[in-house]
Amino acid sequence: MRLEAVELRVVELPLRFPFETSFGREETKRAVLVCAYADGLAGWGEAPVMSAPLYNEETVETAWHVLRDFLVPALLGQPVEHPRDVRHRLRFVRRHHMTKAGLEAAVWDLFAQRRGRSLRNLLGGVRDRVEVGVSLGIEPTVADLVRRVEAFVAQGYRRVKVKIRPGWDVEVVRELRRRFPDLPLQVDANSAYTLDDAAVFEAMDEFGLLLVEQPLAEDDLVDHAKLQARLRTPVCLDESIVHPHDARKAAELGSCRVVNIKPARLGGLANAVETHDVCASHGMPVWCGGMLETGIGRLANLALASLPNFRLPGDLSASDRYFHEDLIEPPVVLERDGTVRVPTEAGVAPRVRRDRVDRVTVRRECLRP
Ligand code: OSB
Ligand code: MG
Repeated sequence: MRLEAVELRVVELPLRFPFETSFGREETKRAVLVCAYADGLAGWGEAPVMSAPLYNEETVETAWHVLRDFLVPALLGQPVEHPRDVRHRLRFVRRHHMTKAGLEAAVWDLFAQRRGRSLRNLLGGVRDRVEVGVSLGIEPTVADLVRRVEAFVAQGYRRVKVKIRPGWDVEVVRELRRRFPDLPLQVDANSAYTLDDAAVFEAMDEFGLLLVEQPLAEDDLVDHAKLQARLRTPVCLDESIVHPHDARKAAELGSCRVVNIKPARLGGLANAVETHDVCASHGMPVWCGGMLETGIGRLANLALASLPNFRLPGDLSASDRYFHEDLIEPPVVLERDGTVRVPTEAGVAPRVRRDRVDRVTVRRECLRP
């Protein structure tokens, strides 16, 4: 197929409640959406970049610039045989993984529609439903966090992840454990610590956490290996794994025992599948993380999470955990058993509500060959 036009949009949706991590606080969800046109079809993708370069180096502005001036021109008007080829065609631009993932996802969506096949089917998924959890930010007080956890557990979420940072860690987790002794619980530090803080993680070892996510610097597989050697709790890497070969290195070094797979962080679904396979070959379980995606990115993540080595619940909550109104219909909903259904439609587009996308669009540009 040949991409005839690509439309870029910046969207802004209010979050139902602010999301605070060790690197910052978000009250509004911004993202860049990519809509690619070919053969009378429209394919949608989301680049879940943030407003500020705090999680990685990308922002809404860099994604716009790199898509408009480099990535989209490299594909427009050219034949694209398979969405798996897109990553090779975009490799001339270094990094900008979340940006590339948005464009690649739009091509996957076109391809799924043309073939009349679901993304699950195209990616090699094997499940109808996936177990999901909820990721909760830092709250003003521990009592506020406890109330949030109670509310999500009551809704049926099976595991809870809480953000930690220096000063909001051991005592917070101790209190959560006291209140919820059997709850599958994990923490995410978003790189807020160094190896000098190992005692913090040793103290948390007694709480039976499922894992501790990205405790140390993103570029430090060596210190993560030293930390993992001192803990019973599995270390899970997020920010550190930006390419399938990072997963191999982390496995060989013993830097982690679990990997969080986010297609966006890895530059798209093809790299995400490859990372899944690398981890499987090392006997290392993975789970699907998130970047507060709208339904457009979330449906693709759900398809990915149906692959066999996704063995822990994902950060793939229902639409109403994030937004009053999602961009897709029907929205993502939580089933009574704490799972979410894997989409069976041919691609994402059949569920996209263009009228809602239009309402939240704050910037738009259509690119042609
Ligand atoms: O580190 O996993 C993270 C959101 C934005 C940036 C980084 C992270 C997160 C989350 C949210 O934890 C996961 C979700 O989409 O629910
Ligand atoms: Mg994380």
